[in-house]
Amino acid sequence: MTSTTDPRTHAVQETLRAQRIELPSWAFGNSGTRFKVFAQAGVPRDPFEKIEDAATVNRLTGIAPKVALHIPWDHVDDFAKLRQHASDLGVELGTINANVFQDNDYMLGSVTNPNPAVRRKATNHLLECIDIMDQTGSRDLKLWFSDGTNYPGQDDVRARQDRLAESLAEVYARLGDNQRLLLEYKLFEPAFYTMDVPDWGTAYAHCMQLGPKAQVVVDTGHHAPGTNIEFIVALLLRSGKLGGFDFNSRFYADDDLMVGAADPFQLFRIMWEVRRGGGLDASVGVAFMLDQCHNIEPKIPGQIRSVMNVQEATAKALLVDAGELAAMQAAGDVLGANAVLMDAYNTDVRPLLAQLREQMGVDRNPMAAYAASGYAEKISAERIGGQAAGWGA
Ligand code: LRH
Ligand code: MN
Repeated sequence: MTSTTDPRTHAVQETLRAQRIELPSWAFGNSGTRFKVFAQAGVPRDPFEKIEDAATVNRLTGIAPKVALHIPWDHVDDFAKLRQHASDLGVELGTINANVFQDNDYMLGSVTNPNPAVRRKATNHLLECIDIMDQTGSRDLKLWFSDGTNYPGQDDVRARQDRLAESLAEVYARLGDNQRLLLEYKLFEPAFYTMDVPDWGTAYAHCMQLGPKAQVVVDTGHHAPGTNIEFIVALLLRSGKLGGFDFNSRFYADDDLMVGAADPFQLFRIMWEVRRGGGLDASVGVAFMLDQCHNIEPKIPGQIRSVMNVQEATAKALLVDAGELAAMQAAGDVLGANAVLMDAYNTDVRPLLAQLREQMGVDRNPMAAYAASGYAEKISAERIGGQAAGWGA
C-alpha cells in the first residue's frame, strides 16, 4: 500500500489537502515551568510578530491558516488592524482563549469563587472576549478554568457547580448566531484536590445543559495517565459534542510537548476515531488546535514538526482499510481486525505527504525549508529590545 501511485493514495491526499490545524499564538512566546522560563532569541514581542511566525508555519506546511489568540496576552488596541495584518500574511485570527487564571482575585476561583464580586469580574472578562470575537471574526470562545480546591472542605463542590453553570449560561446567551463556546476540562493543576471541570463528563454535562452552541474541548494532556482518550473522542463525536482538540503530548502530566512526540500511536488511535466518527469532515466543525509550549526547542520548527506529526497520524488513519476492518470485526476476528489497524499504523506515509506538499506548492521537507529560509536568523537580528512575549505568569 502507499506507493504514491496507488489510487487510494490520491483519495487520502485529497482529504489531507483539506485538513486545517490551528496554531496557538502563545507557542511562539517564551514558556517554561515553575522552575524556569528560558528566553530564546528572536521571540516575538507582540501579537503582530506572533502572527508573522504563525504565517511562516502556514507558508511552509500549507495547512495552518488560523491562529488562536489568548486574552490578555494578545490584547491590542485595534483588533481590526491585527485582523488585517493576519489577512495580509495569508492567515486568519481563530479561537479566542479567555484567561481567568492569572489574576490575584482568582486565588479561590474565578466564576466559581465564593465572592460574587469576583464571579462578576470573571464573567465580565468572558463577555469581553466575545466582544473581541465580534472584531476578529472568530467563531469560537474557548474556556478553560483553573478553578478548583486544594483541600477537602475548602469549598462546597455542589455550590461551585451552580456558580459555574450560572456564569456559563450568561456567556452562552451573549454568543452570536455563528459563535460557539468550547469548554475545556483538566484533571488537576493548578488545583490538586478538585478541579471544577476535571473531566469530559463534567464538561459534557454543562454543554448539554447550555445548548447546541456549547461543545467540549479535548486537551490531550489533561487526563489521568492511562486514560483511553480515543474512547472519549468517539463518544463525544457520536453525541455531536466534540468541539475541538488541544493537541500536545506528555510522558507524565500536562507537559504540553509536541503532539505525537511522546505517544505517536495514541495520536494515530485518536485520529482513527476522528475519521471513523466523521470528524475530518469540515461540516462537523471540530477545531484541530495545537496547545503546546516549546520550552527548550526552537518554537517555529517545533510548530512545523507538530503540524507534520498530526498530518502523519491523519494519513495513517486514512489508510485504514475500513471495509476490511468492519468485516474482520463482524467476523469476530480479533487478531485480523487489530492487524488491519496496525498495518496502517506501520505504514511509512512520509513519501505520500512529501508528494502532497509538492502538489500543494509547499516544500516536500518543511523543516529543511525553514532551516534554509533564513527566517530564524532574520528575527533574531531584528527582534532586539522590547519585551519578549510570554505567559507573564
Ligand atoms: C490549560 C491550557 C488551556 C490554555 C492554556 C494555555 O492547561 O491547556 O488550554 O488556556 O493551557
Ligand atoms: Mn489546552
